[in-house]
Parts: sequence; structure tokens; C-alpha cells
Amino acid sequence: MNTLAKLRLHDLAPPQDDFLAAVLDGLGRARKTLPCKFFYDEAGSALFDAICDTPEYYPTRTELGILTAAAGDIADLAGRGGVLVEYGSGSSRKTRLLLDALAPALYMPIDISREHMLAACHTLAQDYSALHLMAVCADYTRPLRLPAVARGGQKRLAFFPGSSIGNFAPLEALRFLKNVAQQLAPDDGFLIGVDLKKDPAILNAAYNDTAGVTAAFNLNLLARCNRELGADFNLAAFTHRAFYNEAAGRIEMHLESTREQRVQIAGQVFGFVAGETIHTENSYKYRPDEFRHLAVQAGFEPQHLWTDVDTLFGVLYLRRR
Ligand code: AVI
Repeated sequence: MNTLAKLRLHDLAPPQDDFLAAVLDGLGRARKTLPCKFFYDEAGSALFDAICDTPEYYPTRTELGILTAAAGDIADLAGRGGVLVEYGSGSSRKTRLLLDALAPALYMPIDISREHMLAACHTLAQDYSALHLMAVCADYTRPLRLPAVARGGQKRLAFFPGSSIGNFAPLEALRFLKNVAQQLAPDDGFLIGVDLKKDPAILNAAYNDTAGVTAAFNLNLLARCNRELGADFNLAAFTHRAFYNEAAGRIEMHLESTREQRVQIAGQVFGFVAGETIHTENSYKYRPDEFRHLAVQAGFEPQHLWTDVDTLFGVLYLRRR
């Protein structure tokens, strides 16, 4: 069968996010902020891939190690030959690990970036001859109804790797988990990667790599404002700041103005005093019991937690109640 015959697109036509409106709103606030979802233009996505390869950023390789060791157990819990639903697009090694272990009949990635997802699906369709694919173009951060597909009595496994759940505030995380639960039937599974609370020194290093890749990733948000919105941010007058906020249980990323300055965007002028920051990202860390509590509130029964030897990262299997 050729790859096109096995691949279908379910296009929920996500509304175009209005970058300009979000920037004007965020910078107009008393505490300036920009939404972290705008990090991921082409340059930002490439920088994120580079972050994952830095020696300090442990989550990606640690989660991959956990999944490699646990793949057989995961398949025993989730069942083989069913439907694998991935929140995010699946070109990564993590997806392939699950495709190899679970041999699902259908793979359903959900991603807002249609072209990137379709390219990844074509490659997977070539490499997995028995696999059918249903690419869902949607913004999974908003409530979402997945297409109904025949499951032939098999289970569905939802997969949300990378601790992307940490980029939601706790209430938004709960809303997201509830939405995932609604897309599953009782006894289906949800496999989710969660970055765990740990020595703040390890966390601070992970978001302040010595090669400066995370700094470049953060500053790219201002470069993107310049490129796409005609803003006049002087990138040399902002510095990357990332630190663990212990009380809130999160890494905060900011861009700090190193001097008093004014920035123009679409005819509006925003003033900065020296030391003022734009808050660009939160990355929440959980203790296993905190995350289990959230999962139970959302309608799941936590069944298994796999970690690495240093308990840096957790992969949880949640059963839909
Ligand atoms: C995508 N997300 C889980 C990353 C994180 O760790 O919160 C994004 C990131 N920001 C800086 N480094 C990585």
C-alpha cells in the first residue's frame, strides 16, 4: 500500500493565533509577559531541539532512557494493536519506541503545525508498513473532540511526553487532563512524562546551559517580534534570566531589560525601566504524589510510575476510570 493510502488528515482548522494581539496585550500589562507557545517558530523549534542536546538539559534523554527500559511493560499495560494518540507531532525517537513496542493499528498525532506533522507522518508511514495514520490538525491546549475511529475492541493509549504538561499552570493542566480523559473510554491508558522536583541547582543549570542555547531560545521571541511584527527590540539590551521559584514549584524564564529603554510595536510604544522583565515561560515541576493527585482529580487511576535512578524524571501510566 502506498503511504498516501494509509494517511488521513482530520483538519479541525485551529483558529490562527493572533501573535500581534497577544504581544500587545502581554506587554501592556503591569507585569509584562509573553505566551511561551510563541517560542516555536522555525528558528525557535530548531533551538529547542538544540536545547535537548545540551549536557545540562536532562529531561529529553532521561525520558528516552525510561521509555526504552519500560517499553515492554507499557505495552503490557496499554495493550498491543490498538490506537496510539499523541499530543504533539511524532517525528521523535520516543514515538518510534512506542510504535515498535505497541504495534498499534492506528497512530493519531495531534498538532497545530499541519505541514510539519504531515511530513513526520509520511516518514512513519514509509517505515511502518502495517500502520494506518490519522493526522489531527488542532490546538490541543484548547478543548478538543477527537475523530471517532473504529477501535476493533482494542484500547486507546494517549501519549504526552516531554513534560510539556509543566508549561501549563496547575489549573490549566487539570483542564487539559480532564479533556484527555473525555477522549478516552474506561480502561484506556494515558502515558505522560513529568519533570520531577529535585535539587534546584540541577534545575537552574538545565535552564541556564553554558553554551547559551536556552538564552538564544528565549531571545528568539523578541527576534520573532522584530521579524514578524516590525518591532524594534534591541536584543543586546535584554538578557536571559531563568531560576527555580521554590514556592511556586516552577522554573521561570524572563527577559530582563538591562537599561531604561522604549520599544515600538505596530505604532505602540512600551517603556522598560532597567531590571524590568518580560515573563516568558513557566515550567512546573511535580512531586509524584502531587501529580497523582491532579490525575485522580481529572478522572484517572495512576497505575505505574517509572523513573530513572536519580529520580529526575517520571513517566506515569494512568488508567481512565
Ligand atoms: C517544552 N517544554 C517542556 C520545555 C520545558 O522544559 O519547559 C521548554 C523549555 N524551555 C526552556 N528549556 C526548555
